[in-house]
Amino acid sequence: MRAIIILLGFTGLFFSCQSVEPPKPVGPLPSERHLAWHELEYYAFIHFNMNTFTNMEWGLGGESPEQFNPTELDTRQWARVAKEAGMKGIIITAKHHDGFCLWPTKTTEHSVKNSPWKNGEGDLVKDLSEACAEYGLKFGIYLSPWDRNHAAYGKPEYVVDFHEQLRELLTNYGEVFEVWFDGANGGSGYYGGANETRKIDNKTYYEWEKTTQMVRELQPNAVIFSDGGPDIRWVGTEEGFANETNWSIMRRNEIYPGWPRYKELRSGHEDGTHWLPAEVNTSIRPGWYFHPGEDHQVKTLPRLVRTYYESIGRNGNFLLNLPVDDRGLVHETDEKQLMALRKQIDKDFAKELAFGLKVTATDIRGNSMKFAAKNVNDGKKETYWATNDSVTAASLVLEFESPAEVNRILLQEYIPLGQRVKNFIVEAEIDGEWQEIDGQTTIGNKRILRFNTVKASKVKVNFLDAKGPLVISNIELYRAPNLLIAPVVTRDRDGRVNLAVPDKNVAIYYTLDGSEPSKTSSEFKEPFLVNSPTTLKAIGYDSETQEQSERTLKYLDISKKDWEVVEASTGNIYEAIKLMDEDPNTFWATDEGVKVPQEIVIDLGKTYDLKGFTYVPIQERYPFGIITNYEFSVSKNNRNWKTVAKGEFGNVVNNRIEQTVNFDTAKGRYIKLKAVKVDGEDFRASFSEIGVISQ
Ligand code: FUL
Repeated sequence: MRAIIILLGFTGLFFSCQSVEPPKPVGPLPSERHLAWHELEYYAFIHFNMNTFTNMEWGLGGESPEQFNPTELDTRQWARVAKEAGMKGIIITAKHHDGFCLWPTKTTEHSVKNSPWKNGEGDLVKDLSEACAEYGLKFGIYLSPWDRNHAAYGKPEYVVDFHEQLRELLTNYGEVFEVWFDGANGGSGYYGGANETRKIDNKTYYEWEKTTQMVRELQPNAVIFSDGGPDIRWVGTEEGFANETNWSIMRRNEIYPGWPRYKELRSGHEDGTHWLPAEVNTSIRPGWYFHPGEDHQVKTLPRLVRTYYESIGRNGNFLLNLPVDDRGLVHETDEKQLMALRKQIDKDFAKELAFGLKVTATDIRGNSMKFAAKNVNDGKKETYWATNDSVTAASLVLEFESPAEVNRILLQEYIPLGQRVKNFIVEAEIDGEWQEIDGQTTIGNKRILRFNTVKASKVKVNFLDAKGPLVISNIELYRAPNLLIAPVVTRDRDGRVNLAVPDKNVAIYYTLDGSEPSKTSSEFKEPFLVNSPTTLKAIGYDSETQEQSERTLKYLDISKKDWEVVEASTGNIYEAIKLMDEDPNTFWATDEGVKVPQEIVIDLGKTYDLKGFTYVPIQERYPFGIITNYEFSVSKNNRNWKTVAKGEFGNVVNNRIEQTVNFDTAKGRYIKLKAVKVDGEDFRASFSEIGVISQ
């Protein structure tokens, strides 16, 4: 009898599963190709083309194919690096705005076939597509519609060639997962020698419908990227973030390449008409292309980690650009940073804590097992918790067996039924009391929130508003370790030293006597003064893991508080404080259009034994006035001068790091730096920072 009752019970359950309908879709939905694309999350952009050899970002189009000449080009190295970094694919600039094609296209002579690389026999697109296949990576292409080389640009003939180029790329190189159309168009160009400005209508000129149709026909699984789709959208910034509110839907018909309201792309449209999710593209360096002068400006680990959380963690995909260098390799520094990011993300998500926890919800659709709360932490993407049709606000509680530390929550909606959540709060039960941890708006495919570590017995997600019944497929919890990096030292003009690490749970210990710092050294609590020559060493220390960061070493000389610029050959002397404000991001420059070598004189306030000087060149994106050849003199009275050093700052234009020059000790109160030669055409000299070495 008992067996029969149990059997009946099960049958009842079975029937209820069958009879409760899933929620109806809400709003525009993703296609199959969208869903596959969402899974990719993180992949590489590679900007490598003519600009790599001309040190440009936007080539004019009149370059010679002869200039394209990598010496160590190795697309397998690119693929290996991308794979080891945890990326899922590579998108290559097959043709950028200057029109040079990385494959031997039949449409133009402006391609690798007329370059010295592999004696014109090479096909970079082929090499890379094969390397991607070998490393199990997806392969994508960037094809610039704007072509500053093509003589017929602006006329219908060019569009025929543009479509033909696309056809070649989509036909000859295997499966393509993404086609990237750039909306940029600055008008001017070489255009077969015409050297003029040409205007086109971005909405109509390229025949987008025909273009889309060709992609659908030749590569049905590929998504098409542009400012406004049709499949995926630009995120409206190249800084590397999506807004916290980020809908995967937009009123697509309003958008076109070069759309002036591009800032809306950062959030999407709550009342969107099409599924148009955001791809967050940014470069690991300031430029998209390789410039040796940016070797010291590769993004820091904290910056990369932030970008990860503000793209993938905000319902976007992360397209990180690697400017392959003029050897044809991903630069060592870039590779190192990519691996550091991978290691940190692996650590952050090393152990999932929500899986299998007891979970309850205030509402369950039709009280059906099929839509039960436990579907959010069963590790299966295709199961989800859903509420009844009228219920757009409900909460869900995950209960730990014993209190556990958490500082990340990952949430996912079941997007095949549309993006719904508009407003939610995360709470933690700490020592029997509920505390709000964060309040946010959208979720979408994936949302990750970072918060200070709490020891919680329960975690509640309180959904306050949605566009329909809730459909949540996944919730994960993590306890990420602290971000442990070497402290960053800054010092102001008065000599006040600050030490900083990105994670406030990491302590900083330092020494000022040259000894190695450890957790028994002085702990940094607040800025302190250093006025005389000192070697500062510092570490970050994580007491939870008892690990310490790499060590920072910084030599600090006399402070600049009494310094005064007393003479400048030209330029606004009242602004000259910028060359001795200890801020490398500010600069001072002499006047434009002057012909004689420029110089400045600084009064140090008192007499010192001087042994050297330092010069930090201007750090601007488009620098000017970098001193390449100098003369440095010292004086006790600003009348009788002794030249103590003369020479060249080697490679300063390409690598704009601090330059240090030592000389035989000379006593002096006044110093003079003469710009004997500066880079470029005019004699204007620029200075980000000047310093002295007195010990
Ligand atoms: C922009 C282009 O103009 C840049 O050169 C770069 O290719 C970037 C990814 O897109 O619109």
